[in-house]
Amino acid sequence: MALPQLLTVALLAAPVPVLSVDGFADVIPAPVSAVPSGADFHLDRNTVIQTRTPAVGNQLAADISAETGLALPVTPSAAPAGRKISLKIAGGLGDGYKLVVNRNSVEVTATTPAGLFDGTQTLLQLREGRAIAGGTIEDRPRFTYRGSHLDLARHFHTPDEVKKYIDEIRRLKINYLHLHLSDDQGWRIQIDGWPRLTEIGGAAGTGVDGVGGGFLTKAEYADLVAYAAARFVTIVPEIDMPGHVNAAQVAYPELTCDGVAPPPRTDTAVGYSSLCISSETTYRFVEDVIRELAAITPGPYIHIGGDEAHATPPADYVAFQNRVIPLVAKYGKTAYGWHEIAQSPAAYSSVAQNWGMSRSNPVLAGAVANGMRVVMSPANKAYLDMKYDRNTPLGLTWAGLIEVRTAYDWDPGTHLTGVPESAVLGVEAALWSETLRNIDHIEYMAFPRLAAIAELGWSPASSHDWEAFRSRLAAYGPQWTARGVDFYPSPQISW
Ligand code: IFG
Repeated sequence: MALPQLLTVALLAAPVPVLSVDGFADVIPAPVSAVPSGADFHLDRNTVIQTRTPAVGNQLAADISAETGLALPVTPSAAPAGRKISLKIAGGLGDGYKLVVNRNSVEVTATTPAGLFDGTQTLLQLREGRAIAGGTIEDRPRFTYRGSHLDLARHFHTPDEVKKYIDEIRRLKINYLHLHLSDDQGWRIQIDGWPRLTEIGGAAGTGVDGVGGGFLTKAEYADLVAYAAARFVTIVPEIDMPGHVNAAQVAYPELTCDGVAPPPRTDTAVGYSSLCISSETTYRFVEDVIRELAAITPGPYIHIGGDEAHATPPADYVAFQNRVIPLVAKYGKTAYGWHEIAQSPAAYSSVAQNWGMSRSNPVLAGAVANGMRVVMSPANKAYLDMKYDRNTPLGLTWAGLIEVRTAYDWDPGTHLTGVPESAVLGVEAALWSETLRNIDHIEYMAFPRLAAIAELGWSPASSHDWEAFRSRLAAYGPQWTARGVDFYPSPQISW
């Protein structure tokens, strides 16, 4: 056999490199089960995405095109014998999915489109170049609510910045994005019935230190809601009240009890403002805002804030919540509020966002005993505006320093005494923007700690293991680099 033929035979027979078996197990959040096979699938220009769920197929095709340059067709019909990625809906998988990758095909099966989308996020993490690591993954979320939060009030983040953030959080199977849209400094969402809220409260200069003004028009909000929904992320809008309302009262003095507009505030103090609890104007305002927000929010939740109402007498606070929480239900939504709303019996049918640093909250436990459910956001674990360490240039320190391991080493299912796992909807990482001015600041503070919170929200408690997580995180770092994400290279991780 002539040399060239011999060489050809040798090249054709050369074993195609098998992705590291570890690579198969590097998925974040950790799947319920992952069994590598070594039979990797190789994407090529003949690969077809076959699905009757185009919302998922088209997003996967867009991601594969962006990451490999391959433009894979998406078709509902049975693809030719060629190599295909099939995305199928079938019963019995709950909120989860099953992923099988072998040499000739990739198959993702789920019972819901969101589950199918989650399976494709895992698929994308198994890709190295044009190879997808071979094996079988069976997976499902521990909690249904895996949230992240952005504070557009202290510093307005533009729609493009929010979209870039959504691009990253959905890869970690985060499925809710809570937007903090009003506070003492500024008002960030157009409300037709009260135009001065944004004309004045959303003007330039209405952010902390006079930086970061701006607001979302209803059209921009609707566009963000649609962008998020295409990535199976649900937007949760927050209007904080009865405290944190100085911007609204600057715009509408009739929202104060004395009718005198307070001065605009660009400092970072909290707890000094309160709606006028005894005035009917207050409840007309609140109902108008809730009605307009509910009409443009497809998601189930309207967040009504409720934190740090230090300028509202306790009895007035309870009276306010007893009148306002039912308004959320009137417009077809479920009320969601910081854990202080648990003081009000009307809150028992709503969701409390626990931001306390204690392991017990008797008032909340009492409300949970009456049916209230909880999202865990303990400030000393999940507030990603806290510095990593003393040298972190951005962020605050009041809840303590939070390095990656601090964000990872806790359990939302057992965090609060008297709050059983069955009452816990999930977790949410908060990212307040007193010190964050742009998407780079957001990414630097959110990543890698959000990956830890995402794993606590998705993965089984039994798979909680810091050494395994930090190893998977090190393997994930290059994905953030490839996508231009300005993450913090924590010294706790061997990047
Ligand atoms: N607490 C305030 C936020 C923000 C935060 C900064 C809550 C619920 C401190 N309320 O967290 O408005 O100022 O870390």
